[in-house]
Amino acid sequence: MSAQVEINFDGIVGPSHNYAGLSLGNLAATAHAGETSYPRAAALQGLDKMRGNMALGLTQGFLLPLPRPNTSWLQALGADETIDRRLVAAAWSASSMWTANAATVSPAADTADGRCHLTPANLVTMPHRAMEWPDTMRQLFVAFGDEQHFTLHTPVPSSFGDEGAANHMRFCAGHGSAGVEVFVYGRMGGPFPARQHEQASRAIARLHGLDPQRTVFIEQNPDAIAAGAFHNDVVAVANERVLFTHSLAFTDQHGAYDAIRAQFPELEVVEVPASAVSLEEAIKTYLFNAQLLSLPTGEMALVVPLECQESTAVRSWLDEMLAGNGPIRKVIPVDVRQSMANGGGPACLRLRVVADPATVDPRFLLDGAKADRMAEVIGKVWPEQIDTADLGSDALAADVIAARLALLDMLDLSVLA
Ligand code: SUG
Repeated sequence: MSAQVEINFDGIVGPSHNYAGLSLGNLAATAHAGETSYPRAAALQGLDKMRGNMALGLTQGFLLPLPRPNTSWLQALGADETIDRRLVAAAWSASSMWTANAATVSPAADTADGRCHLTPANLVTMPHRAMEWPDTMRQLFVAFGDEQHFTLHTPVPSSFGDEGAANHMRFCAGHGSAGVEVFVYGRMGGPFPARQHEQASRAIARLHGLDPQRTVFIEQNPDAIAAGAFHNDVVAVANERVLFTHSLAFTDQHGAYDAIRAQFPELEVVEVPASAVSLEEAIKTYLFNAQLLSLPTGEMALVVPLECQESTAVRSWLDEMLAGNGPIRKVIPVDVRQSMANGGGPACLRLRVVADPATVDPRFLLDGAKADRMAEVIGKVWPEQIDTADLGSDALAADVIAARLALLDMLDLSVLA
């Protein structure tokens, strides 16, 4: 019998991490455009988050930064470092750190052929992200290359935007049992792009061989997108039987609960009303971009960004929740400020895969000793800081490339160089 567990694959923050303000509709990213970034501190913050989750007794994996700067992308556009600052910044973006956008994952228990299916996200809406998938796919092939247990698809055609697991939720009695998969899509027409297209979600559900009786499609509230929820995981998160959501996450909030309940009657909704925490405050603090985790004790914990502690409204709502008798029994604040300033909270930084860890390439699994070795390499070779004016510099490019290669080498993953 295989032991199907949830494994969180966190993205290691890449050595070119910077604030270029590339994502329209992502309010944190545009607000911090042009600021100095701290890639070394950023990667160590991410590593600390992973260590914290391992200390809770959870299985942890990671995905590597992609090769940057992407000079072949610039060349294909006939551009070089002197042309257009936004193109240069795009080629340098470390955005693959947000692995919730790497792929959509359907665990083996949900699929017709009993394999875990993964579809890399095409990320077509944002140019700096649309270039991620070929390298992401290469990496997923190595990590999940065991064809007896995993099926890796190509991204859905670029006609329909897909942003991966950030717009996907799964309800189940336990991670290893059959689940109900929920796809959340947006509709165009607001001030900001709706990045997840309904047709992309429907295609993935079909290609993964999901049972239509156990699949739900829900529209994201356009007001949430307009308020800065560029992915559904900025306003809602699910784990096992629990949906933790803002009251304005979906176009038809109660219709959404009913649709999920029709297929998953055990659903337990923990709703935060707008009267307690406004959409704006939820998006500023990333209360819902939390990791909702099942602990080995059977309790659920919510790993939230430190920013939640700094908001009176959010803090008092969380205190009240803990004082009550709800399913979420613990709140764990973590410092991922470097990622947060680009609009990525604890949940953006991880891709959830339900699988037997023995079927995953062990080079992508983390333990304490490996985390120490990674911290040592990152502490030595990751750039300490990057000003956006530095992007395009040959010297920095050489440092960024060498830093990534040093980490790959240490992890015995130079095959991905
Ligand atoms: O796609 N930020 C990312 C943040 C992704 C967060 N992921 C989830 N919600 N799952 C994005 O907007 C900013 C890069 C810059 O502006 O330099 C950026 O790409």
